Amino acid sequence: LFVDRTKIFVRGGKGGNGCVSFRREKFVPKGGPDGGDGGKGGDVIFQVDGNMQTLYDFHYRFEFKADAGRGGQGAKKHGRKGQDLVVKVPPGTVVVDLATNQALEDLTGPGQQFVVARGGRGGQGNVHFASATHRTPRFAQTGEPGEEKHVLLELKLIADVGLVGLPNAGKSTLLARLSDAKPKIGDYPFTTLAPNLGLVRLNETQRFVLADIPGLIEGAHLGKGLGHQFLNHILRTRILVVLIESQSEDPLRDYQILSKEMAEFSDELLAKPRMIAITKSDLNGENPDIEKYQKLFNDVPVCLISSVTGAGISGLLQFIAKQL
Ligand SMILES: Nc1nc2c(ncn2[C@@H]2O[C@H](COP(=O)(O)OP(=O)(O)OP(=O)(O)O)[C@@H](O)[C@H]2O)c(=O)[nH]1
Ligand SMILES: [Mg+2]
Repeated sequence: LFVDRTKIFVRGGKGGNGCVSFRREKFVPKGGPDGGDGGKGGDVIFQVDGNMQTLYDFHYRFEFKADAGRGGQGAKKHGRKGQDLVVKVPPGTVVVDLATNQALEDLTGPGQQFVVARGGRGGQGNVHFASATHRTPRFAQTGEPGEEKHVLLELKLIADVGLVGLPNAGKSTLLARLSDAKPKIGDYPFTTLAPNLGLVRLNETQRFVLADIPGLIEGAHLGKGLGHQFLNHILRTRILVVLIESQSEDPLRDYQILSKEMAEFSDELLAKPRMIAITKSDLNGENPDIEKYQKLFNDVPVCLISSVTGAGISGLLQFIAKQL
């Protein structure tokens, strides 16, 4: 499980001002006050959108302000209410008020709404302030400001696709190529010490969350290397991509080591659809032999990729898109 977080600022619309106005009619020399009330400011409302999976959109926009209410007018006319600002959030978003550190709401079901910042009340027009002793009130209330909050949105993300491989196989490099994540990459084993997560855009509407975990080695289930506790992070993915270096002396053996470690961890991992990606194909001479690999792994689909040149990456994405 990964947590995506982002801080945003929300503000309800200001209430419209009350109006100062006096009735003017022909043949009525001194009309009474008739200034109407200002409209209420719009609310900022979070609404769960079942099609959203991440808080990605909030990385580009972090201020959300609803419309102000309009001012009141003469002839006791009320000002128009400010429009509410409906902000879509993915299911599973928890809203935390940063001023108090209190969770305000847990947004789960599609369609669920939560008013996070109320608009201010509209001010009363001068029509309300006439009295027997004060018949010409030349004042009205100003509208109240809307509520303001700095809030933290927190989403517990479940990766859709997990990358598994021996140390140095090129997992983090692939994640960096496909998403805007910036994992540490190095030409030595165990560069990655904790899982990384990235959002991959397949097209305008389709996205998925990709998880890169530390490399596995033989005996990981006995605690060797970084151990296999990180497999937990891909237990709920839908697809696994097993990365094997094209430079490997024995790709089949690498694959068997990885399969065994996954099996030791959980049958669930074994049951997931998987694909093998032979990595660093650019180091493999002119014409890397995909047939050879496909024969080696018989019924598991294989692709040959290079995260450096981009070769084979679109085929890999097509496979993932189909499975998702
Ligand atoms: N030429 C070439 N080098 C690559 C490619 N992919 C990764 N590398 C290199 O291989 C090395 C290891 O890459 P990483 O992405 O850190 O490998 P990893 O699987 O994340 O390794 P660990 O986190 O240690 O398990 C780095 O030096 C990368 O630059 C590739 O497609 N072509
Ligand atoms: Mg890595």
